Amino acid sequence: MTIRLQGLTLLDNQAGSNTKRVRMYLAEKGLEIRRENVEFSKLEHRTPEFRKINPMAALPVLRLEDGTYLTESYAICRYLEEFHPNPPLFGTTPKERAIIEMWNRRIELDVASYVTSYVKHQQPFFAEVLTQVPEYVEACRHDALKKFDWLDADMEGRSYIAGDDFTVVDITTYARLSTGKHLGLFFTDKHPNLLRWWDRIEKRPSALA
Ligand SMILES: N[C@@H](CCC(=O)N[C@@H](CS)C(=O)NCC(=O)O)C(=O)O
Repeated sequence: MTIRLQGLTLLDNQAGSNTKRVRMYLAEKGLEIRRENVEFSKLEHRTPEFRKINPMAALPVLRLEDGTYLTESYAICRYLEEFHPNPPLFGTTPKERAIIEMWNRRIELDVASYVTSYVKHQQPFFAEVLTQVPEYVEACRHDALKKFDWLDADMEGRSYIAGDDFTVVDITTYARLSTGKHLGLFFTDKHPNLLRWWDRIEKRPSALA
């Protein structure tokens, strides 16, 4: 069953991993939100008008009924979880919640960050956003692969990144790696646990969101 949420608007674009994170989350929850497309190709997200909504000039953005803008994908998912706790994607007990938080930070700060830099330091689209260092791209690939080695070994014996259940951390990881994969940074045959995990997530209907 799909629940249509009234009064909320998601400013979105089909490209990008943080936007995908929110769409995957909504699909897993069976939630629908009115969407407005903000066109990256026309740089609509870098206009002065858009920067009043999000000074970070990025998507996704969730506009709430009272006009508040939530401008971080993880915060958007967390907000929605408060009202739609089932199926739980942020854990239910204090211990589960802490473990999920721990894994989400590990993935974002220690694994996905290399994938992000790998992308941002090579794509002309980001030249305006940061100082691109072309030599850094290969260093990021090297470091990301080392992180995959570690994560693969850690994943031995469990099905999902944060434990035995699918959580928001799987969404975080899948969404970011989708972008990496598209640009040639992905798991190798040295990462059988991660490749199996990828197949598991890819089969979920939300992976297409
Ligand atoms: N930490 C933010 C990052 C948002 C972000 O970087 N969004 C990308 C799309 S996935 C974006 O809008 N990039 C446009 C740009 O950098 O110009 C979040 O998780 O929402």
